[in-house]
Amino acid sequence: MYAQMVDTGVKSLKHRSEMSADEQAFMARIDNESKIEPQDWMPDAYRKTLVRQISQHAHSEIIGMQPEGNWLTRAPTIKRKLQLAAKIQDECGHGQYLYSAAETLGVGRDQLLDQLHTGKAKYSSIFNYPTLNWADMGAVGWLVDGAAIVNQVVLQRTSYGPYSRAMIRICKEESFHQRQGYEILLTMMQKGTLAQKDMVQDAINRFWWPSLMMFGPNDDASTNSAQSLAWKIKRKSNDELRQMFIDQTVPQLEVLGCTAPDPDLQWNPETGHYDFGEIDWSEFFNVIKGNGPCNKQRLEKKVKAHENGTWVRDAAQAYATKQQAGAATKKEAS
Ligand code: BYC
Repeated sequence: MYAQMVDTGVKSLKHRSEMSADEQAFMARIDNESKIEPQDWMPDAYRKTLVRQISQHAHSEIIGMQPEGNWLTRAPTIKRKLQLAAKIQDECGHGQYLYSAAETLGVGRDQLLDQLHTGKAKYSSIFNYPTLNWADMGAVGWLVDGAAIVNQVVLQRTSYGPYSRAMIRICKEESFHQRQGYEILLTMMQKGTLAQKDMVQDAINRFWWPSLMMFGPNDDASTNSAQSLAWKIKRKSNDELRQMFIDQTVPQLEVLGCTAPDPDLQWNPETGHYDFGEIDWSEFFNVIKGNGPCNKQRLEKKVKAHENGTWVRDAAQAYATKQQAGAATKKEAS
């Protein structure tokens, strides 16, 4: 019935009767579940919202390599090291698909990276927490990738074609990541020493609440949701997805023999869902403002890596220029 909002100049959902003919035709396609493709007409605010969300998503995948990269040289066995290296490479690949999807909307990768490096663009709050012990690699895979899957499975049905298609492969890979994380924790709980079991519980205690925050603020505080749901960019609300994640994760927590750091977490037979305690939203907003435990370190490392890669970009550019010149000479000669 309605569309338009986002901090893109449009402050409230527009009624169909207020829409231009182009907007009405666009909404009819959304209603019919037909995908919007790069060459199609789309409202400016729809394009802007997608660039914001897809680029934030890409930045999260790229920054998200750091907390795990921290453990590559300290993985306990060669197999664990190989699995972790493969997972981190997958995350890098996800970042690349997502930047490519954002580029189809007419924005350059340099521009997006500049927004990240200057602190203008956000990335997921979760990656501003430190990874302190080996069990954190299990907790990141199980809880962080687990939360990401819940969010991303529904994004496979997002209305923008290139974003939706990128999600299909990403979800398959995230599913492997979630299982490798859970398997790390299960091994530590079933075969580990008391100290290793304590590490698992400690990792869960630290990652539980930040993982729940990954879904964003409660629906009543989610500034973008109403519009993004109307445009079918988002298919479920932040609170719906958070609840789905909790409902599927608590039984897995019980199999591990661990607990969540939430005294209010309990099964509610009337609703058929788990009830859970209040999230500390002041912590969440503090982290997304740039004041989390690792924000500064994450960004500095990213900027330094980008600067160190200048020669690679220069070499690729010089090669491309040479190829183009060669192709032009051949064309002239023929
Ligand atoms: N962190 O109106 P709302 C991964 C911001 S990485 C930071 O509800 P929206 C992985 C939000 O941007 C997975 N900021 O926003 C990689 C907005 O601010 P702006 C990453 C957050 O967009 C390596 C404001 O709060 N996944 O899988 O409708 C290793 C109000 O929020 C967060 C994605 O990015 C947050 N957690 O909904 C392991 C999924 N939450 O932009 C794993 C794609 C909210 O207006 N993104 N904000 O200034 C989405 O689905 C949506 O963007 C969100 C937020 C559900 C995250």
